[in-house]
Amino acid sequence: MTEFKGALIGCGFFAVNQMHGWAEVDGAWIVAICDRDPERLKIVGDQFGIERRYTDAQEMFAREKLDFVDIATTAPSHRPLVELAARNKVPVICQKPFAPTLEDARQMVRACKEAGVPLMVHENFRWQSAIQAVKAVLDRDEIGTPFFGRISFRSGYDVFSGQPYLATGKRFIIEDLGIHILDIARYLLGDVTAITTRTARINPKIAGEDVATMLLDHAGGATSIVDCSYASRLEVEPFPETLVEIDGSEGTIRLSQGYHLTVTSGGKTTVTDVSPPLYSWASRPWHNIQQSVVAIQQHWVDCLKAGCEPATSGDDNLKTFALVEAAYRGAESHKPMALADV
Ligand code: NAD
Ligand code: 89V
Repeated sequence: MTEFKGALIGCGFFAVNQMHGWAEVDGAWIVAICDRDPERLKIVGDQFGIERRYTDAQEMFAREKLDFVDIATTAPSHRPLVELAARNKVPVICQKPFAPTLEDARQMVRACKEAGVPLMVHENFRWQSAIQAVKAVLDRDEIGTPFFGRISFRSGYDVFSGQPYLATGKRFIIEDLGIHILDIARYLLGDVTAITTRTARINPKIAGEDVATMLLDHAGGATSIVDCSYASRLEVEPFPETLVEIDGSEGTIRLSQGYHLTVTSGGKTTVTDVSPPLYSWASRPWHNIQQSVVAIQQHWVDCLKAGCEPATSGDDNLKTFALVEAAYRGAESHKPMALADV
């Protein structure tokens, strides 16, 4: 069986999930890791038994023979690292948010195309078991043509303790979390032609917005609401569940808290438990995200093997990224934004 040899760059908070994910998937293994912080390099290298360790990505590319590289650093380093991978002709996965700006993102996609290397953005939320279950209902045409959707992520979870940098940027919830929820909206209801956005900052201790409400016009005719909040104190904390409501011409889908999927179609209602599996290394409530990491990384390996384009390719992610940019511009101007103008 083919075994692709990969390297991981960025051994921080989230990379640990990606390393567990690589141990879980068939057909790939991590032979080297890189972090400019020697302490993180040691922690992750020791935890996963990786001997080949680098503090400099350029040196790693020079010394290792790699079939792919997985970039798990934060956005400011993504462009130089993706372009470095492209120059070395190594297929590349890059974490979200793909880049600091839409222009950077476009240049990164171009660099990979010109070098002829596959590129996937690690946009994992659509790979969650519950979201895949909703998509399967739509694909089986159980509710007819969707005309309304609500994709919702409302929480009071303290994300800042694990990811302190999230409290410091001028942009927060749309760029970091909304990007996933907008991607799910595109995945379920198709591409978007226009977006209207309102934002608010409720937590005075952070720099960016922590509430966003977005109204989307989908090219296929559906309208959806994408709403995100890290300022919602609920009786039972739902982090990190995305809730979904879709109404179609022949029925409805409701994905509610606790991973309950309710489908009403043809006069019948079925309720299914679509909870993610709990891997031995996973921990609640993150197991939902952790399962999606395994799924997207397996998808990458399957695509490398088959020579096909990953679902969240660079080109695909540019459309989600453009939605983020349009949302911020629309929130600032208080005007609806056509995606064609972004
Ligand atoms: P982090 O700051 O904890 O880790 C980043 C690591 O990258 C650090 O150890 C840093 O030293 C290293 N690094 C930075 N630039 C480097 C370079 N040029 N060369 C080598 N090493 C470098 O960040 P994190 O919280 O792990 O987030 C990483 C990325 O993962 C972010 O883009 C974040 O948005 C994303 N993320 C995704 C999810 C998800 O579910 N998809 C969840 C959390 C974080
Ligand atoms: O997915 C992310 O990037 C994370 C979290 C789910 C906590 O928002 O920042």
